Amino acid sequence: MGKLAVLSLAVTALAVLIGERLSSLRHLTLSYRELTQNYLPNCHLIDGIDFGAEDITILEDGLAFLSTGLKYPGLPSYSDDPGKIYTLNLLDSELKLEALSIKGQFDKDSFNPHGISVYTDDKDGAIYVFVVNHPQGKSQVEIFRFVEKENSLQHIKTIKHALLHNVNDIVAVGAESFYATNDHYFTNEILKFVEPLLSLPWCDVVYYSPETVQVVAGGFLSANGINISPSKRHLYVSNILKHTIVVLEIKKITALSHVKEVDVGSLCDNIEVDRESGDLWLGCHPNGLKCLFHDANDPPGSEVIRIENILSEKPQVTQVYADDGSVIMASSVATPYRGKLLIGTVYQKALICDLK
Ligand SMILES: [Ca+2]
Ligand SMILES: [Ca+2]
Repeated sequence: MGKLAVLSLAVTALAVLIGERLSSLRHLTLSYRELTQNYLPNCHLIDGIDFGAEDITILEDGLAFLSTGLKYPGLPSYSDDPGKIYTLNLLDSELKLEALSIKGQFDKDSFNPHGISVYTDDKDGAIYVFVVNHPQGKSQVEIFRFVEKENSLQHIKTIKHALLHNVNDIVAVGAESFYATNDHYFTNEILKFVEPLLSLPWCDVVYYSPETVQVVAGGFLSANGINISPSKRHLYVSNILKHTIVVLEIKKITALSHVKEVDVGSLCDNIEVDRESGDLWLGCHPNGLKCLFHDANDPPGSEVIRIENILSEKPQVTQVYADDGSVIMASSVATPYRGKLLIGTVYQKALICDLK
């Protein structure tokens, strides 16, 4: 074959490959999706949240914890101030946001909180707040003890480990143990950018305790939100770029088996679980491309999805709320409490609505 023929063959092959990858990216990000509004009654923006509340979780007594001010490579962020954890008492009609002060040896200036999880110790009622932190773009997990009378967080320890390299979310299962998701395989910024373009299913879930650290599940395109069932027998993980929620059974603390994968048709971020019904509540990105390239004239929308009876033969997947970005952009978490729904976002506002 002549040089010209080889060259034209190579160019054609490259063009086909690029075309195939672009079409795959279109599907991964659901970049063609447009939303129809599906509103809830009595929605109000939460005063004081302007730069994201990426993850939120609510205690049984109605106290919500909000992780705010995330700066995540590749995603917009609109404040240079360090991130903060806030509380919001949902039983208080005023809905007053309160910043938690942080006590102990901890660098507050580089605090960059991401996924959170709260663990209550049955023995003494102590409440531990686990926070994924990205100081200087790194990944580590902070464990704090919540001191209610001071509305403060006492820093207990920082956990760093080679397996905890791109942590997105965590679910605490003990005072010092948790499962964590990695949303990328590579740590190099260029390779991290290329990774989703190649659709490599190399992301994983890691179990951590002071005695054991190991990968317990793999095969994720990007593992994002994680949470546990009320019975503590199943883990739920959002395989965000595959638009599914993966159900894993906890056979032993480090032995998980794959049960099923439920299609949600959206890029679902964090997962909250209703402790009574066991329903999953998902804050989702209906169009991943719009979420990445935030354009005020064509804003990313928000979508909240509920999954009922996920462990049954026929889980019901329902869209509970949808907005084209005119009210709230880039929803990443939705958590119900006594007839209300609190919705947080990656880099913008937070909203509270009545469910009926
Ligand atoms: Ca979480
Ligand atoms: Ca997340």
